[in-house]
Amino acid sequence: MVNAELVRAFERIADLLEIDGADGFRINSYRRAARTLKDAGEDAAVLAKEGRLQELPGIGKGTAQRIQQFLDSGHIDVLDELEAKFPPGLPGLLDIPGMGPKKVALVHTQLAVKSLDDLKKVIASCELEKLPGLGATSVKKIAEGIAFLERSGGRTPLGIALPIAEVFLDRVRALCGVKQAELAGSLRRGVETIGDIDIVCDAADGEMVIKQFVAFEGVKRVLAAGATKGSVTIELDAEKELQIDLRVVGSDSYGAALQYFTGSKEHNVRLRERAIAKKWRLNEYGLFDGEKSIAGKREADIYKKLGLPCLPPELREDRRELELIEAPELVTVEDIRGDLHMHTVASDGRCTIEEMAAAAKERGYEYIAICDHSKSSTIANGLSVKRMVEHMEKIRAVAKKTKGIAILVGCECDILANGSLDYPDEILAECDWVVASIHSALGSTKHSPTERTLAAIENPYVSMIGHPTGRLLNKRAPMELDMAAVVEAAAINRTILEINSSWQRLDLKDIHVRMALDRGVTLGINTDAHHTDQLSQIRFGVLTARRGGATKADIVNCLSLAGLRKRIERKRL
Ligand code: DGT
Ligand code: CA
Ligand code: CA
Ligand code: ZN
Repeated sequence: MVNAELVRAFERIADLLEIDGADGFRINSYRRAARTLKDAGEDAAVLAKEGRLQELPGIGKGTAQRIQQFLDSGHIDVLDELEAKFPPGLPGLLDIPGMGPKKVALVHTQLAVKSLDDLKKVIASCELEKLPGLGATSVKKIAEGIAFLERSGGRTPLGIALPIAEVFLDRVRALCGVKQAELAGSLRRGVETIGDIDIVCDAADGEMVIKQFVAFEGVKRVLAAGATKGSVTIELDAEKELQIDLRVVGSDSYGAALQYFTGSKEHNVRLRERAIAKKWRLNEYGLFDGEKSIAGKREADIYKKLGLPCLPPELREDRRELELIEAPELVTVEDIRGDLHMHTVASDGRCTIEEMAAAAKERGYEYIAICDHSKSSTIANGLSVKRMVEHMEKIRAVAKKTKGIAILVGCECDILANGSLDYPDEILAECDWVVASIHSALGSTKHSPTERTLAAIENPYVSMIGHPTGRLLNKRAPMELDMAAVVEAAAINRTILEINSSWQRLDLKDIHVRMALDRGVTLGINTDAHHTDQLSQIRFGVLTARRGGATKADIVNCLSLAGLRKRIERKRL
């Protein structure tokens, strides 16, 4: 898809315009177009061909023309002109905390700074602090910003951040004088990676709460400690630090602050527009009619006054959630009745069938499917047909003597480079449940990942496609998969698509979930656990499903065992 390149181009234009001092409206129109393209499930090239670009929100005539120019020539005039105006290393300076576009423009024009290295030099030589409007304090802040950027490098996966955040949230809640506290920001929205952890709390004496917060065990550096906001970092590993922000407000503003700091920024902009349309004001202290607060104590009241259902945080992304008339009842961890993708010692798992079953039963599950690797996954000790036949017998035997939970015979069958499956149909037909996944030749061009996936989807014995795009967060890019085609074929063939809950994967991701649901595809939320400890990762998959708008009716493993069996049979018929 050409979308990713267009997103980069538009974001670049916006950054450069900002440094150039262009007006905010123009800058925002590019940012909005970039966001739209990022979220769009369809290829901009296809939309352009069909003359449908302007159907996307935020894509007007001018933007559509620029997209067309890019498609035709690989260039955008506006971008070329801006690029010629500034050195390539300059826009990156905007990522430094404490460096806004005005300051970037200033160091460029006054000190000929062209890159991060140049900036470090003028800090070291004290030239920077002599510039009008800067001074020692703001230079110190910029230097700290650079240091932080170099230490933190990138966003932290949800699966790392959430458990840490919960420890700090519990500690905040336990502080004397704290009436209530909640996670906010991207973490509360369940975003797959987060910039920093945000916590909002309700207490009368902010200064006292912040004082204790910055002294918590594990705090590495204190960035700010005032009466309403404390900001600290903790050490993630030798090179990386993670920031935690705590905001303290009074009870009357707690709901408003929670709403404001949960974001997203884009969602908040839309909400504020609604308030303004009613001649009200909305900020982190409340919703105001003149000087009078009309909501603020509870988050739900803000939404209610604005004529909206109380939208779950996972949906607050300005992805048309403000058009909802009712808040959807999104799927919860409690709705999950079993886990349909896990490994054992037979392939590359670390626990036995009995151990996995006992742990799943402990979680209150009604069923699991044991899905070990197939023969071509040699690195993962995949099972030959002979070993698989023995393994199936073993699973049935364990299932028979295990009370209180059903154990299905499954496998995770490789989709080979030519699109065929690693086991013959006779073996697959013997399984209760078949996951088919691509594990090798991810970038192969002879048979595209899309072709291979479509072939697997069409096999009557394939119940579900595992981790469909193959991405690893912050590590491996997704395969080039034509998601629209995959979703269409899954719908027609009644093949389930997985939301792999492993925090390194989260695959399908939120916007793909939305695409699948829009086409009526059933999804499965599973952990792909290789150890009993990993069954709890289901929560990350559930958050991802919620971000895509999934209810329990959309999820195959929210069905009863009988319902699940029927669902599998319906495809095989
Ligand atoms: P992150 O930390 O990059 O993963 O993303 P967020 O969404 O947690 O962003 P963060 O930590 O900068 O701020 C938390 C929330 O506070 C954000 O979602 C919305 C709100 N917020 C922060 N700064 C602004 C702002 O300048 N304008 C508006 N409207 N909201 C803001
Ligand atoms: Ca944040
Ligand atoms: Ca923050
Ligand atoms: Zn697996």
